[in-house]
Amino acid sequence: MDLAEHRFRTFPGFHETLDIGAKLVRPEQPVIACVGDGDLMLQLGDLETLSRERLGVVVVVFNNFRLGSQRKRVEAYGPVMGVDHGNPDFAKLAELFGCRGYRVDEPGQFRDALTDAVSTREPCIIDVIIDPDARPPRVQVSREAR
Ligand SMILES: Cc1ncc(C[n+]2csc(CCOP(=O)(O)OP(=O)(O)O)c2C)c(N)n1
Ligand SMILES: [Mg+2]
Repeated sequence: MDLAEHRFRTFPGFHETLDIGAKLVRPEQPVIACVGDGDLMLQLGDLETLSRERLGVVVVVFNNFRLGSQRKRVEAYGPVMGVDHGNPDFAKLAELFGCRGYRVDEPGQFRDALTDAVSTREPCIIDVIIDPDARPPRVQVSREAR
């Protein structure tokens, strides 16, 4: 699959709406949502929709236990507050909602988790624990893919 042609970017609190729509329109295509932990926390209720409708969306959570991008701004202007937070175990939380849950602590575990999650065609959350200080690589997105 050519991700460059099929991906779209959005902002916190909106991805589930788009994922659900994408899966409803193209039920045979894998839908993989890559989100931050803060983003997921804004829309946990949508996991109930994924579960109830049995929509096989795979949600990959890049979990750094912080609002990382906002923290960078806060660090530049003064005392750091309100940007670090505890999270529940998202894999267990997924199961409480009736979804499948995976936890990835090591990079080597990710491929198997993603392969398994996509193959189940069930709603899945993959909780990927990442280095809190890691910065995402800069990605060029063409105007057509935006
Ligand atoms: C509805 C909404 N609330 C707040 C923001 C401001 N905002 C932009 S990025 C961000 C942090 C997102 O944190 P996370 O999803 O954990 O991603 P990280 O930066 O840690 O990778 C916030 C709060 C926003 N853009 N939209
Ligand atoms: Mg985060």
